[in-house]
Parts: sequence; structure tokens; C-alpha cells
Amino acid sequence: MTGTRSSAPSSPSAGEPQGSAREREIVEARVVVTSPGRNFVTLKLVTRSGVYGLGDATLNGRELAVASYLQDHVVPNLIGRDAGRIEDTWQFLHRGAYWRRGPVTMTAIAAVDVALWDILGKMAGLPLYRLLGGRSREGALVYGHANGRDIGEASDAVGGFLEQGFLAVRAQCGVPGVKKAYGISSGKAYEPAESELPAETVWNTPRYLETAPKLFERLRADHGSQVELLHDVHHRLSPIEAARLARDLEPYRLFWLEDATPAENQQAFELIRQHSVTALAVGEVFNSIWDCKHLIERQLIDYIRTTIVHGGGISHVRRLADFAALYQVRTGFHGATDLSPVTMGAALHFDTWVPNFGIQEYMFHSEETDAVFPHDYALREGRLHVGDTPGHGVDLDEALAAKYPYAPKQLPVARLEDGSMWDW
Ligand code: EZ4
Ligand code: CO
Repeated sequence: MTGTRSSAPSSPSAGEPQGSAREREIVEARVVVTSPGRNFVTLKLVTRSGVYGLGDATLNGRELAVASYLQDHVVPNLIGRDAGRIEDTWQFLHRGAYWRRGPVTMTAIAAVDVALWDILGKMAGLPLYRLLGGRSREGALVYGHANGRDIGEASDAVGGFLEQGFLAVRAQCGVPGVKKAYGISSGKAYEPAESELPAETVWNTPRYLETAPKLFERLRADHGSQVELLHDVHHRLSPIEAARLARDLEPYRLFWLEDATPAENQQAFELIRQHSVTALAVGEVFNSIWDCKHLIERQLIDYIRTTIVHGGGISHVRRLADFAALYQVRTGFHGATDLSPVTMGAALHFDTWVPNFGIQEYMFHSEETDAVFPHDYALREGRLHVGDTPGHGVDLDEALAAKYPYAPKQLPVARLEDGSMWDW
């Protein structure tokens, strides 16, 4: 899918200053959908001088909605614009749509925003973290995903991450009597969107509430007090159940307990806070500062997980992070494999700069994905390090991408044992 202006990219004309408005004009915008192991949507913007920028636009299980939003409604507005007007373009797309917020809109805006920051970096000859304000740390602490069908298997998986040098690990395990619990995959790597139509999973709150504290008791016994341990409830509990779990997990000092209860009602977290000092994280499904304003102002959370691709890009998430810093809330960006290497690259530059950094989620992408998106970030001793390539440092091999056509996949759903729909 593509949109172009009649004149193709050309080299800058003699006498024109480097990075002039004419050189910065966006002359081509392409939406690339590819499935190297899983689906990714990428926006490529090209300027008259031939510099291009890439933005991730992947919304797991709803990919083509964002592709259409971009291709049909955003691309016609981009051709002819000055790629240097990052803030104005953000405001134009956000205010101009009239219909603000929501995952589809904010993911589409994020793709444009990240592509424009990438272009700015390439034109300036600077890596993105330098544009944001420079380095605050050497590397970004990351956490891996350990899971097992039972507690023993999950503990072995945590041990595997520690052997690889990870300093922080998220742990999930199966719940006795519950078929297909969250976080446990049939394959080796955890990959939630497994089938064309949603897989049906089962949920049982009392059994889960019995199992989770036992898992962390075992992990501390097996692996000691140093490793940072994290856990994701994936929105399954009511506020009072979440409060009980947070209290029961206190002895095991989690780095955080994630998505303990849904947060459409931000006041729900007040109940958890009243009962526990376990650190709380939420926000991978948020897409705007307004989704977490109360949570942050009332100091109901410790980490905000909203990341660049689903949160309106660098321009909006930077505001969110600055606001969070006022309340000592730190960042802990979502980083599952459905966020493409383009998001991971942009997020790592952000993590390298942002003063109130907490941690970065990191799951290895497949070899096919890494080949389609060559990048310069690298894992060393439990931290991810960005390179000094101008922009965000992630590229797209379009010829290779074309070999992996879109393959429809949806996220699972969850039901209680009596058949009632539940939160997945
Ligand atoms: O289920 O990214 O913390 N990580 C997560 C993820 C999400 C998927 C949804 O697409 O909860 O695994
Ligand atoms: Co999560």
C-alpha cells in the first residue's frame, strides 16, 4: 500500500541548505504489512532528499484496522508535509481527526510520530536518545518471560534466564485444574496470538489465588533474594481479589505485580493500595495520558507500562513520562513480541534517556522477525544497549518482508468454567 507525490525523491539541488524545508518534504508514505512469524504493520515515510523513517503500527489481532487507518485516512494528509514538523503533525492528527484516543487512532499516530523522529535523527546524524536529551544510563534493565506448566517447570525456566545473565524475570505458571492458563504457551516461546480465530482458555480465580503465592515462595527458595521477580495477572481479578493477592505476595518482594485488575475504572487501584505495599504496574493497553491521570496523580501505581507504539508515539509518551516523574512513577514499557523491533529500538532510546526509567520488558523476536527488521540494539549482562546509528537504529528489509504475507491471527479469549466470558 502506498501514497506518492508525482515527483520522486531526488538529490538536494545545489546551493540549498542541508535539511531545508524542501528536502524535508514527505513525498512517499508506505504501509508495509508482513508476517515473519507474526504480523507486523510498519509505516515508511520518505522525504524528497531520499531520507526515510520507520514507525511501527502493530496492534495485535487488529492489524488491518490500523493499516487502513493509516493508508486510507492518514497517508493523504502526509504527502507534501514538512517531516521536520513533528509536533505540529502530532497535533494535526490528534486534534484534526476529531475522534481522539483509542488504540487504533493512537497506534496510527505513533507510527507517524516515530517515523518522523527517525527522519530527524537521520538528518541530524544523531541517535534518537541524543535528540531526546542524551544518555542517562549505560543500558536499559530488561526482564525476560519465564513460564512453566507447573511451579517446578517455571522455576527451572527462571534459572535458565539467570544463566543467560538476566537480572529480572517475569514468572507465570499453570494453575492445577485449569486448562491453558495465561502466559503458558504450547510452543517454546510464549506467543499469545496463536490461531486464526481466538483460542478458548479457562479461568478459575480461587485456584489461581492459591497457586501464585506458592510459585513465588518457591522462586525465592530456589533463586534467592537478589533476582528481580515480576508477575502479570492480565486483568483477571476484581479489586478486592487483587488486594488479597498483592498482600499474599508481599513476603516475596516482587519488582511489580502487573495488571492486577482492569483499570478502565482508575479508582479500582485505590482498593489494592489500601491493603498492600507490593509495587504495582499497569498500562500496556492504555493509549493516552488520560487513561492513567488519576492512577498517577493519586500515586496508585509505581510503574506505567504504556509504550510508544500504542501511546501516540514518542511525542505523547514523553509527556506521560514527565508527568509520571512528578509523582515518582517510573516507566516499565510493554515489550512483548507483538511490538516490532521498530518499537523496541525506539523504546530503548527512550529508556536510555528518560530520567524516571524503571525497567523494559523484552522477549526475543524470532530469527525471521530479526532478519526482516535489522537493528543495532544488543543484550549484555541483563541490559539492552542501543547503538549510535542515526535515528532509532532499526531498518526494514522490504524484499524479505514481501515473502511473508499477512496471516490472520487473533488473541485468545477466557471463560469461567460455567461458560461466562471473562477478561483474557
Ligand atoms: O498479552 O502483548 O506483559 N505482557 C503481556 C503481553 C500481552 C500481549 C498482547 O498482545 O501482557 O504478553
Ligand atoms: Co502484561
